[in-house]
Amino acid sequence: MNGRMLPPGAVYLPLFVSQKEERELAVSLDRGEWSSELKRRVQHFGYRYDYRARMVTDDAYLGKLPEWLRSLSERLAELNGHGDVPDQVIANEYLPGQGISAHVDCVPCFSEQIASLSLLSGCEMVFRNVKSQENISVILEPRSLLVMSGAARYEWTHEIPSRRTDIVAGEKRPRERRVSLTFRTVVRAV
Ligand SMILES: O=C(O)CCC(=O)C(=O)O
Repeated sequence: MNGRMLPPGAVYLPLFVSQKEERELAVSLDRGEWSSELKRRVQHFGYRYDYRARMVTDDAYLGKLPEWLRSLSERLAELNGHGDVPDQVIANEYLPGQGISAHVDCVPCFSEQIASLSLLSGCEMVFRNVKSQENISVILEPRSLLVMSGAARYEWTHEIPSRRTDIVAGEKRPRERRVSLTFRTVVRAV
């Protein structure tokens, strides 16, 4: 786990998917339609998340997760003591230089466990405690899964700094195209 600590409530699982699964997931995503509504491209599955309103509205249902996401969603449910089967997935594409700003995932929209699968490239993720401002950096390697619940989900923001290079074990590592899949369970449509 990079020899680094994580905020309480976060779990890092290296090599959660195989190289073959990683390739197949990337192919399935690239067959879909990437949206350019944000600086980075995204695809939404299950429910559309409204970034401006910061909510999942009642007309946001897009349909069941596609088959190729459902088996992963079921695997994640097995990790999840709450029994939720994730029904909402956002794919984010980060080209070198792109990131995501510090945020806590919408609390009323999604249940406690949020899981993010990294594909194709790694990156640094920075967690910051909302009260103390303590921060913790973690390198997310390709094919790893990061699960956030408890304090990591509610009391720490997470962000991916917008940069082209990360420092990994003291060495500069250029980023490549990274795609992540973030799995959530919708609590209620408001
Ligand atoms: O790319 C990631 O691993 C994190 C994505 C994320 O934080 C989000 O979609 O809210």
